Amino acid sequence: MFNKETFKKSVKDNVKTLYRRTLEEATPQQVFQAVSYAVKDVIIDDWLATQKTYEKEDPKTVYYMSMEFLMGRALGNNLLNLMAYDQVREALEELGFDLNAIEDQEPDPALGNGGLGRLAACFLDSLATLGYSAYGCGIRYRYGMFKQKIENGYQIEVPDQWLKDGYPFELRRPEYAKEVKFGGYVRVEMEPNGKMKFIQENYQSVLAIPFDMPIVGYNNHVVNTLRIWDAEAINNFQLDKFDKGEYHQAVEQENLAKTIVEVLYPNDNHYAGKELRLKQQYFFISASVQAAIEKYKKKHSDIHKFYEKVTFQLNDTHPTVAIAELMRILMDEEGLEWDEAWEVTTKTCAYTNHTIMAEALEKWPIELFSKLLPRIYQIIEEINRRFIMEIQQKYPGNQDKIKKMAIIYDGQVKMAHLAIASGYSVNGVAKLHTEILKNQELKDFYEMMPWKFNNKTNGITQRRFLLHGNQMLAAWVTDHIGNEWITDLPQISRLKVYADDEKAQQEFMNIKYQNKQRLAKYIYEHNGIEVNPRSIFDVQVKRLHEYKRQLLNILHVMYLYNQLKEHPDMDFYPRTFIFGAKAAAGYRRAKLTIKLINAVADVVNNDTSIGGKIKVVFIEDYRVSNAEMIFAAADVSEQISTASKEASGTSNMKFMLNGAVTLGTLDGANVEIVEEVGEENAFIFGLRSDEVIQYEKNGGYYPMDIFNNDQDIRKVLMQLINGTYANGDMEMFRDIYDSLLNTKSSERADTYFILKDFKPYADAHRQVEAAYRDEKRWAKMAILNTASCGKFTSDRTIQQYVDEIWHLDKVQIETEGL
Ligand code: GL4
Repeated sequence: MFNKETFKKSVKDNVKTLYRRTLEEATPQQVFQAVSYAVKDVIIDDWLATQKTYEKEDPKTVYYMSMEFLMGRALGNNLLNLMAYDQVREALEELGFDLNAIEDQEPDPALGNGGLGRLAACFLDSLATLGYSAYGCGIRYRYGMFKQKIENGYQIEVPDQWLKDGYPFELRRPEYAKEVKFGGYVRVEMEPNGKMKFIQENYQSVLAIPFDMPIVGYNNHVVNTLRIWDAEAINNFQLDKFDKGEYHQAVEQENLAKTIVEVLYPNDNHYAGKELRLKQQYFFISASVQAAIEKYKKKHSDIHKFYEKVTFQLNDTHPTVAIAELMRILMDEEGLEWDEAWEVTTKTCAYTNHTIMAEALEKWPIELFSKLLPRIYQIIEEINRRFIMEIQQKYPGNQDKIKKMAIIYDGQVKMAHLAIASGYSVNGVAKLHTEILKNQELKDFYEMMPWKFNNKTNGITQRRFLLHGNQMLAAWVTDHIGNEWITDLPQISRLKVYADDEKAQQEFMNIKYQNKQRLAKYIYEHNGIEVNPRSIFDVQVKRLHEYKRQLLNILHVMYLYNQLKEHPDMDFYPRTFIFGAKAAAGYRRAKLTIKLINAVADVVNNDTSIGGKIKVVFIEDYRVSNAEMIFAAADVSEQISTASKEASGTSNMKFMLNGAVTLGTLDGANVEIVEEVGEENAFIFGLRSDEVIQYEKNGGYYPMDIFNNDQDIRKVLMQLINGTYANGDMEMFRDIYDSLLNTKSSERADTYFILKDFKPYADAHRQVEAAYRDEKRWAKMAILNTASCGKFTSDRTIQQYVDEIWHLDKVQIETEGL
């Protein structure tokens, strides 16, 4: 149980033992560390109790395998979930500290790129809160997602040294270290009983050391574990290796250990095909699968029933080697026959697809794959051989089916095909996305094994994105409907009765205003730009990607600016366009788009003739911690991806929860958001997914027609190549211009239908403006958005995974006697 006085003493003691300082002498970072260790102390009791309960009750456990966990800061969230936030704030006040300032000392653990990694983090929060036994399994990257600096309008990547001061919430567990082997060759031996034995030889190996982070459930004493693996060399320079002339190998193993967990690949929705990436994948998967089997065997003697107690959820194809690794261990180490191992594996592994973007699909060259993972490759070959036989049986003589569905084809190992052929469940992440998978991208697989396919619409945790991120609104909601929404978000619909209530409207919009002031202050401090909190805060924050169409947004700003310049007296409601986005380090066009946004910002923000009616802000280093503040302050949520491209989106849900109104295409989960909130409470525009897909089948469309016939669009595009936003440099943005109209390269012109959707988008913006001018209408829409987001809690998503895929047992933690 939490006790304020004990806590204060613990903080003081920690500063002393950690830094040999008194609290008065400690730096803010040291205070943060001391406070966090004190909080960890409180967590540890529940952590122990949870593990004890699991041992006793032996519930089925999900291992959520993911290359990414975008956790965000832990301190504040842990305190809220422990129900100790207010007491700790008071305790710290009594010691002379401000909890918010201490929270700001925590580095954002950013072991993920964007939506996919943040989804994994929300899922862990929900699993603990719902009381399910779960491990997150991932990699302890020494450098997470890079920090973004903007210099002269350009993105600069700075290494994210999140571990430099030590991370107080992690626990090193060397006693659970595992060896992971790479390369070499497979020797086959015949055993006396006639069985073949496969032995990997002449390999290099590393030691995987787990670091555990507590995942605190909300007010239920459950503490699950995020286990991320670090790598160490297995034999630090042994002298005898020198003597035997194996110096080289010893150094190589040392290097392998160093490089393998060095850095997160900063690509979202993009496959780069790097060998080191495959090493990372096998590294954490082999360690995690070994650990899962070891844990199972402690309590159970029959490995044939592994799947009754364990399930692996593969977060996209990145962890798909788990399938072959499980087969390998079951056969080569546990002595199972192929068919027995296959039965266990196919009942254990399930796969989530997170994208249909062709460029994101993982296809490893056989060469690379078989050299790095010789035994794993053999096993995949055999899975492929048997799978092709199955296809032939079902579709005799149909070569086309084999070509489209084989796991190994054209010199490549196709990870999605492996995951589908070997998993017991394949799910998409929003209704529309799952339908597209079934009817287009994975049609052949769906026809062959329809029972595997299912939808699990994504969700987000209201505990981080409302309770923590928007404490004023959270308190207001609780005042009106009680606090059940914290663990039962659909309850929030009880706010609907306040949608027309003038007092409630005023309070709601007043909270929004205060959150806008908070963001305005942040923007002023970080960007030096003054923004008007009375203006419409129109926000697009997400990874920078062409399909997400930040370009459409900024081109529209250019258009609005032109309008305002041409008609200085036009009726114009002040607007602040806020962007936040990291571009993959090697994604040139995305980086140029950032430059364009900043270039437009420079011109527009400094043009006194428009009287500050348009402001453009690019928030540097968009990440979980500033996201929480940004969502709270948004009026308009820009969700404008080319229809069919965004599998789900999750920022759309975070905005909605915070009372922002969606301006978007019918893509991903936007479709379901509109279903929940009603068309009249969102602004929907543009091509539908089936129209986009139809155009794509026909080879695209002719943006030049639009360019030639629409003077407004023409003017905006010309400004890309006449130096308007580049101090006269006509070349700076030519690549963007070319991408829209292109005539030059083999690339289709305007792949993402920006010009096609431009005018409908501008119309939608006009409707937004009109709606915002009507204060009551807007307040009603905003309240209804918050009130209608019940479906989008990750608690609902996780409960569906549990009911329809994993079948876990719910657990209650006994804290008696602790
Ligand atoms: C993503 C999708 O792009 C995004 O729409 C989705 O919300 C997210 C979680 O399911 O997964 N897929 C990849 S790859 N990165 C993502 O963020």
